[in-house]
Amino acid sequence: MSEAIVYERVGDIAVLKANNPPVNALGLAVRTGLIDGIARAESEGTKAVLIYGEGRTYFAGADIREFGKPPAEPFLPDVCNRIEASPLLVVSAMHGTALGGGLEIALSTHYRIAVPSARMGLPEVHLGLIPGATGTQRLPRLTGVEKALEIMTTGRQIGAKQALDLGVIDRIADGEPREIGLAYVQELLDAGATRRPVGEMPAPEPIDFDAAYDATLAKGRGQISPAYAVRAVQAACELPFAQGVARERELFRELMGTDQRQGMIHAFFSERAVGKLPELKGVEPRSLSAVGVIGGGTMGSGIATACLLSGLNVVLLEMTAEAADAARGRIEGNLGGALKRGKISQTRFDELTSKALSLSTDYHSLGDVDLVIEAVFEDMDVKKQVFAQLDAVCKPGAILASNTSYLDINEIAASTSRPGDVIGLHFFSPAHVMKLLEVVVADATAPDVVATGFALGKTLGKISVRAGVCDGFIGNRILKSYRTCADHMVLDGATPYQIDKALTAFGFAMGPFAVADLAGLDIGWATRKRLAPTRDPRERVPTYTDRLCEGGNFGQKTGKGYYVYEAGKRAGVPNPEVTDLIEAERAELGLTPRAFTDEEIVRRYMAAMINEAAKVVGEGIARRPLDVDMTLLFGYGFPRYNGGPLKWADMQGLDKVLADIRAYAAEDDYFWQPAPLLEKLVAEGRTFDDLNKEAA
Ligand code: T1G
Repeated sequence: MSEAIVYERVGDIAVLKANNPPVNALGLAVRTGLIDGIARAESEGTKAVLIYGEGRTYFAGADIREFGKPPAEPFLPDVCNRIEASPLLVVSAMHGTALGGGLEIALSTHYRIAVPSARMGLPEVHLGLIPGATGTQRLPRLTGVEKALEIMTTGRQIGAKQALDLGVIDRIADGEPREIGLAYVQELLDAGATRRPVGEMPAPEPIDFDAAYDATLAKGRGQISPAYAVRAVQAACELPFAQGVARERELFRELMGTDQRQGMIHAFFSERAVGKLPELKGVEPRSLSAVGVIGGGTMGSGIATACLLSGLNVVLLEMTAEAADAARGRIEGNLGGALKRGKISQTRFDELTSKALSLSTDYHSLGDVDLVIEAVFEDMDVKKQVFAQLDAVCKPGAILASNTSYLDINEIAASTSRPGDVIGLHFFSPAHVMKLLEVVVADATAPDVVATGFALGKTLGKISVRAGVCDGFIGNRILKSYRTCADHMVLDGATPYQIDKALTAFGFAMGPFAVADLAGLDIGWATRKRLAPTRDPRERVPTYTDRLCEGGNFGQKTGKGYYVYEAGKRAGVPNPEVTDLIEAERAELGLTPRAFTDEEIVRRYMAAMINEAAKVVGEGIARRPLDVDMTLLFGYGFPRYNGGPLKWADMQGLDKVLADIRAYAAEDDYFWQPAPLLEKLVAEGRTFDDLNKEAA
């Protein structure tokens, strides 16, 4: 008997306890142990079997690390069908998160009990898959098609109460899974309960599956697995159970072979690996309970909100009482959103706004905070003044962080008496919503200060990425490159609208021009003016957007930018003035516009992104390629099912990407200078993933 499943007898009941930390994933040893355990219980003449998980959870799903390798028998659907076919009464006692194959195992048992805190679901779509162990056939037999599809196509977890209401489980009881499980089995035996194979329940009522398929495909914005789930559930309605299971397997295997499955599993493991840095092994973070925030504008208020929601006390400093009041208003507005969405109660809202948050105009109120995050105007002199004050009033060991999005943290650190305590914590707006946090490590930053930056990120529920110091760190530096590539394509013949459409079809939530309108065109305008004095004359920088800004058109906030926004409408319509400005600039430059296909637009855009990303990794600004992938996924709307730009590059073939870059360099060898790291990997026949593995 494999130790992954421990077999025990309690009277007439056989107990199969999963013991495969950390999440009782259904690896080969667990699957074998379940099959052996059921057979042994039958051979020993027991009356019932109880299955539960040791540790923090019932089975949390198939072992994702096995994906992409040759599957080993017993396959999970066969394990499920073997459990259901047992002549014994088989019962699950669930706790923690019974997900994917874990819930599928539970659905193959005859009765299900759970502790109140148990959660469950079929999140396979988040891995580019669908349930592949009979879940698409059993769940709709219990909940009906609509509810089953909602659970499968969103991949969202449901709580025990909702599961009980839906008929997914039969009972909720307080206590340890083993205890409540044994009591429930005994109760069922005493009541003469019979086996209740879900697979033998009537097929669920069908819906208009073609309409559901089309709607789900459209909602997936290029991701295909949710729509596949619709077809699998359709099989549950139209085919006998065994054939439905076979159809599910076909669809599952098709998805297993897709780039989207590779991309999403890369994202799953990378978002967990990105916070694990060898340099931080054994480094204790400093204690963190009270945070100071300097500046109560959009960013400062968002950062304060994120800290408050994560249980930290916040002292927010503004220049004047009026500004402090305005900041309080922004924070209460942010928290009001959380209240409205049911994320916090009214009592919690009151606690946060009256006790946890305090506002001040006096630097001395920061004397006891553990960490201060400055979010003032993006000007080096202003920042240095703020840091000088912080240096004077903050206690020894307090960490001084800047939220700057591009200024040199080394220079800021050097202006203080404690450079080792200075770090960059670059949040993304809105700071209490966006998950990305760039932890920008300056030359003098102490290791335990870096560790504290990551600890804060974890407390705030962020995905923290370590970044080195350069203009734009990781994300904005790469953004500047692919954004410039888009501008070049406009000058050469494409329109902003065609580019946005091509990139939303690729999977971005919004194209670069719509994003610019959302962020505000004045930000890019200020950056271009800041960089103009030192710009290389070979750089191609369009001026049509400057003309647009000179007319006071900054995008959504002024109602007009690349698009015109009617009052109250988020989506804009193309701004005809922009087309005139572009044509005028092309004429001025003597450029004859040419046609671009959507495919070329995507290839060029991605080539620019990958090339700059390879430079960022090659220079050590990002520790690993996966760090860049997580930055683009969590801060820049890169489509998760492509895994991230460097995972996508690996899947395209780095030689093809490099060939594109070299071809484009023939037109513009200044912008298209191949990244040395990319050339090296291609020459050595290696991939970005190889670098990730070497760094693990
Ligand atoms: N397989 C392998 N490793 C897993 C795993 C899994 N299913 N789930 C988690 N881990 C590892 C994770 O990489 C990390 O490792 C450690 O466990 C703790 O995870 C046939 C095909 C369960 C809610 O999608 O959602 O079943 O970094 O840091 O925050 O139909 O993990 O410590 O080395 O996330 O407490 C379906 C995925 C699979 C669940 C716990 N199941 N996991 O969260 O801890 S596909 C899932 C999660 C499937 C069948 C289909 C979460 C969690 P390390 P963690 P956590």
